[in-house]
Amino acid sequence: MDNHLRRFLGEHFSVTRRHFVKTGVLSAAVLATQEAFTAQAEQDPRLQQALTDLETWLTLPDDFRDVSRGKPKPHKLDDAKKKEVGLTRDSWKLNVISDTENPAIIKNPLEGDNAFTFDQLMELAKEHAVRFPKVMTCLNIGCPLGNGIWEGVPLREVVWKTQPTENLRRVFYYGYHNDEPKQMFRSSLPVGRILEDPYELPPVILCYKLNGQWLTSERGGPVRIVVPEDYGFKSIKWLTNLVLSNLGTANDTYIEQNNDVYSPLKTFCATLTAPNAAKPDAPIPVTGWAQIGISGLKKVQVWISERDTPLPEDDPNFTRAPWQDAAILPAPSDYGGGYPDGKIPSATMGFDSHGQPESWPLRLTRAHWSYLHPGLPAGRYTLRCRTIDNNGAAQPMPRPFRKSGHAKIETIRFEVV
Ligand SMILES: Nc1nc2c(c(=O)[nH]1)N[C@H]1C(S)=C(S)[C@@H](COP(=O)(O)O)O[C@H]1N2
Ligand SMILES: [Mo]
Repeated sequence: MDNHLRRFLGEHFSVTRRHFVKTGVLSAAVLATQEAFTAQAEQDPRLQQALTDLETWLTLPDDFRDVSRGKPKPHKLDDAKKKEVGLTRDSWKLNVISDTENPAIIKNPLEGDNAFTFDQLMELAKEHAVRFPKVMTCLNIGCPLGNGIWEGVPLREVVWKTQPTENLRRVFYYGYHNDEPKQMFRSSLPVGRILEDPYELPPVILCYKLNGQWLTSERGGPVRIVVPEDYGFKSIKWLTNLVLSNLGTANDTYIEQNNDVYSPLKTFCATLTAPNAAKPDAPIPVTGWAQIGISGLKKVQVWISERDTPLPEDDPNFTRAPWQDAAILPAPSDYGGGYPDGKIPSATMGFDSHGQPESWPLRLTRAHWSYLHPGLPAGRYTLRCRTIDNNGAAQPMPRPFRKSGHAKIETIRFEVV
């Protein structure tokens, strides 16, 4: 075993395990699969290699996948133009006004000379800044765009500055869109979600840092909204306008094209290392990631079936198949993401004062998993993986519809020859 992996599996693993056992935050199920994982990794050099090569838990800001819209994309504007339109920290201004069509009653709209500035945001940050990990995922793409630690000021602090008194039910918001109404990409939230954080969720924030670095223009800087529990379309980039409204329903741009905009992150998984060909009776290493949605992650499972044997027609989600548990990887010693030594900074939600996670795997982030199949005779096979959430729902349940976020069971075909 190489040094990196020995460190990863050995020292740190036992440290985190001791910590978890002591504090009682690691479930027996996760512990058992982690034991299995160590045993597997020690057995198989190819699995060891795959684990050594895995992406880090946090994604470098520049390595996030970008699905920005706009002609031109706002982050491609030159520096002078960015300054002119308020897309730099020293020129940024946020207007917070009442909706002319469905007015909310506010005493102090923030606009014109009274618009909210980056300096004022930093002033609020001194007292109110929070940071939390979150996986950014597009509702319409199967794969997370990246996992990061997002830092910002709770949006409610700015809403309260307008002194609202009545008729405030919804807040909608949008960013710089080349001054072309057709290019506007708008999202919205019920005001209650902004004012209060239910179910132990982090707050909705005005985000200005990712992994401890100023939010880049490509990631939506200088300031974007980040909604912890939702898909990417709620996290508006290049934020310029907040509108306080008495509207009673969602008016997100994304509600067009059949998207379900009332759908928090789902739990689901996919492979990173999967077989395309294997030798008879040789171990088959598999690794992958799992997105941990609103209902958490209890298990990742793998099932390999013979391709020429027909599957029962009355079980489309393969609930009766002989699924085997994979190992969910323990918290790493190096979280990556560009932090010095890969350490989690103090006062990050979900982590304790030593930078250790308070539970594992963490909800609304991405975890990794591994599996080692002992070997198969020659033949044609299909590998599938699925998650089981903390309510016991197996993928693609409990919300199987495509337009509320991807959760389809991944299917990989391979041959043993
Ligand atoms: N202003 C603006 N914000 C936006 C979008 C956009 O087109 N314009 N796209 C949204 C969508 S659909 C997604 S999935 C996320 C992607 O975030 P990322 O580019 O930082 O990965 O940004 C969201 N915020
Ligand atoms: Mo998206």
